[in-house]
Amino acid sequence: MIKQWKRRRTAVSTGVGVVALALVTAAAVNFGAQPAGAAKCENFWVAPSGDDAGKGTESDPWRTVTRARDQIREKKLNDVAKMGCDITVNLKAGEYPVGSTIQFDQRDSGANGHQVVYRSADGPGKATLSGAEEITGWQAYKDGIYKAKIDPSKPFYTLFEDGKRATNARYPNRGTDDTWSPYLTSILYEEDKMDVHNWLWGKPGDWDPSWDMSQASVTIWSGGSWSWFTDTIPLLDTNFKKTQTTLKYWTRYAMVNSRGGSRYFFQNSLSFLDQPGEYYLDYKAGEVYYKPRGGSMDGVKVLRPTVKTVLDLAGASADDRLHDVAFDGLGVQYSDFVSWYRNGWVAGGDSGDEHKYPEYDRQIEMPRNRFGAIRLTNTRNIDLTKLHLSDTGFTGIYLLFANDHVNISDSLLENIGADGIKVEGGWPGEGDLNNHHTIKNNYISHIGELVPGDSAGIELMDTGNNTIENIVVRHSARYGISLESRPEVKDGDQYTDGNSFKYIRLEETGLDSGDMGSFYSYGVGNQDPHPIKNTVDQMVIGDVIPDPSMPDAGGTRGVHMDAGGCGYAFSNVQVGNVTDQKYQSYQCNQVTNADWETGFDASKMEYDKIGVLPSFPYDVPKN
Ligand SMILES: [Ca+2]
Repeated sequence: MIKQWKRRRTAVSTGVGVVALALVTAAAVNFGAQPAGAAKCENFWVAPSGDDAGKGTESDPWRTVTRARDQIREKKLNDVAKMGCDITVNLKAGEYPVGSTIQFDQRDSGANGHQVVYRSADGPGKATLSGAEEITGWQAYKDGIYKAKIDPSKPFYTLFEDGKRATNARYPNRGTDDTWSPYLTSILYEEDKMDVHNWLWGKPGDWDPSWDMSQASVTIWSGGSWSWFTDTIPLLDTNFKKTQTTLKYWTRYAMVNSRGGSRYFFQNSLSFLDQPGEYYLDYKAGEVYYKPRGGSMDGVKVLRPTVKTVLDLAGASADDRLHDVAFDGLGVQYSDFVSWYRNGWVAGGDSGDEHKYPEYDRQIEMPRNRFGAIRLTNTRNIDLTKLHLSDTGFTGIYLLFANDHVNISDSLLENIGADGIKVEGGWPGEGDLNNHHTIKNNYISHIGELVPGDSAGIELMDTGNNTIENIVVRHSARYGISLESRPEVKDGDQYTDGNSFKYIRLEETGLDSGDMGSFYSYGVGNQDPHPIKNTVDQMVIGDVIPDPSMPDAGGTRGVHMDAGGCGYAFSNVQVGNVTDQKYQSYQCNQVTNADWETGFDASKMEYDKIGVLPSFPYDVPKN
C-alpha cells in the first residue's frame, strides 16, 4: 500500500495531468485490492480451454499454471528491482489436469512485501487442480465387473469413481463406505513367535485356499491390542495349510502383543472383488478391474491418480526459501498413495543417520512418505486460503522441515488418505525450523481413509508459536488434533512451545483406535516443573466411541495428555461420551472450567464462536 500511495503521488507531482490522475482513479475503482499500481501490476489469465502459446490475457488465456509461473520466473517480473505490487494469476473455473507435480521454488517468490497470487477467479473451489486422469476403454468382465488396460509402468494405489474413493478389493468386506471394520484377527502360532513383524498367522479356517494372493497386501493394526498405527504391506508368499503369510516389509509393531492378535484385512486380489465400489489392480498385466456402484459403466467416470503431490512448494534450502506466494480459492483434488506404508522406522537409530535423539526415527515419516497433496519445505509467508482440498491418497497439506509464517485458512479438507494438515519440524535438538503458522477457520472432514492408524485432522510435530483457531475436525479413526515430540527430549529441544488452540470442535474421533484422545499430546513438556507453554481454550469434543472390534482396554478419551503431555493450560472444555476418561493427564497441566470437573459453568462456553466462522466459504454441516 505504501508503495502504491507513493506512485499515485508521483503521478500527480510530475504534472502528467488530470487525465492520468483520472485513469489511475478509475483503475483503483475497477481493481479494488490493487488500486494505483493496476497499470503496472501484472495480471495473467489461465483457463482449461486456453493455449500456452497465447498471451495470458483474459481473452487469450494460457492453459497451464506452469506457463504463468514460467512467465513470471523468466521475465523476472517478481524481481526485487521490479516488483511494486502483487502479481496475480487468475485461473478461470474448470478442471486443470496435473500430469506431473506442479513445482514452485525460490525463483517464484514475491518481493518487497508483495505476493505472487494464484487464485480461482470465479470464486472458491471453482478452478481445480486435478491430480488424476480418467481410465477409459472399459469392457465387461463378469458379475458386474469391468476391466480396462492401464500402463503397467505407472501403477496407482487408490482410485475414484465420480469424486468418491473406491475401495481396493478387500476381505473381509468393509461394513460401510466410511468405516474400516470388520477385520480378521491374527493369532499367536507358537510361543516363541510373539515378537515377529513380518509373519502373520490367521485363525485356521479364516482364509480360503482358492484366493489368488500373488499381488495382495495386508492392512493391519500391528501391535495386537494396541491398535495405534496401521501398516499396509504387500505379501510375499502365503501358505494356506499353515494359514500363514510373509510380509514384504516389517510392520511397525509385532503382530501379537500381550497375547492379543492384530486386526487386519487383505486387499488387492481379484478373489476379493465382490462388492460395488471395489477395484483390483493387476500390476503385472496392466489391467484394472472395477465393479461400479451403479451396476454399469454408463456415464461413470473412473479416475486414477497421476501424482502423489499436486503442488510442491520448495525453496532450495532453509536459507534460500520460497516466500510470499499465495494460493487462493483453488480446488486441489486427487493424489496418490504408496505401494506400502509404515509409520516411521521400527526402532530408534533405524534411519541410519546420527541424531541427538535417535528415538525420533520412530516418530518421523520415512523419507519415502514425506509428502502431501500440497507439500511445503523451505518456505516463508505462504498463504493457502479458501482451498478445497479433497480425495488425497495421503496427507493433505504437509509442512516439512524449514517453514515459517504459513497461513492455512478458510479451507475445506475432506476425504483425506492420512493426516489433514501435518507440520513436521524435524529431529528435536537439531534446529527450530518450523513455526509461527496460522491455521484458522478450516473444516477438516474424513481423514485417515487409507491410513486410519495415528491419523489426525491436524498433527503438529516439533513446531511452536502456532495459532490454531476456529477448527472443525470430523471423522477420524484416531486423533482430532495432536501436538507431539518425544518423552526423552530435553525441554527446549522440542520446539513445541507457544501454541495456542482456540475455538476448536472435534467430532467423530477415536472411531477405531485405542490409547488416544481426541485432543492429544506427547513428549512436549518433559521436565519439572512444567511451566505453561501451550494453551487450549474453548474446545468442544463430541462422543469418542470406537468400533466394537477395537480391542484396546485403555479405551478412548476426550483429552489425553500422554507421557510428556505437560505444560498446558486448558480452559472452557467440554467432552461427550468416552469409553475411558474424558481427561487423562499427569499432574502437570492446568485446567479451568472443564466439564469433567465439578462446578463446570457452561455459560462461559462461547459456542457461537467454536468451529468455523459464518464467513466460511464452503457449505459444511452446521454444528
Ligand atoms: Ca470384497
